[in-house]
Amino acid sequence: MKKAYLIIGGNIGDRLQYINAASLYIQQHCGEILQKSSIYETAPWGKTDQPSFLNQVLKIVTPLTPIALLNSILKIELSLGRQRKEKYDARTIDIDILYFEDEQLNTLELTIPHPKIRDRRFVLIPLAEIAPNLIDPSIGLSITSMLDNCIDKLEVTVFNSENK
Ligand code: PH2
Ligand code: MG
Ligand code: MG
Repeated sequence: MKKAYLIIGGNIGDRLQYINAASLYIQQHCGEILQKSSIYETAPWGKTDQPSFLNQVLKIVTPLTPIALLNSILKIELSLGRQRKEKYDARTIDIDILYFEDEQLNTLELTIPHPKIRDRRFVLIPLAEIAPNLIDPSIGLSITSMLDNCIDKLEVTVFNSENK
């Protein structure tokens, strides 16, 4: 069994319902959820002329390999109406693998750790809530220090901390 951190989020339709459905499917198909961050409302990063997102970070324990986990995630995204047109487009749900144990993987399909963690407050803030001392194996810095050094200042506020 391996531990992994995922971020889930979306900005179309009933955002909270998609977040909760994604959590349920992850629990059913990917592995047990050990910890959840609060749900955050986050300003759109990368392509700013779109609705704000809800995002949440999950810590899971999984029997799957990274690629099998990715394939399971892609199926969940499809079943929750995810469509892929352009990069950074609005979406019902996106599920990304942030970390998978201490593994570093760089293939066409999948890069682990997720390469943009340090550039994104919408990832670092929920991650710092549940794993402040986790060390990123690719750069050797903790989540807290990446957050301290992060130049992204887009808004990230707690949306619903009861929903854990
Ligand atoms: N995901 C992106 C691009 N921009 N911005 C926010 N706030 N939340 C996201 O989940 C997000 C984003 C690419 O996957
Ligand atoms: Mg993403
Ligand atoms: Mg994705």
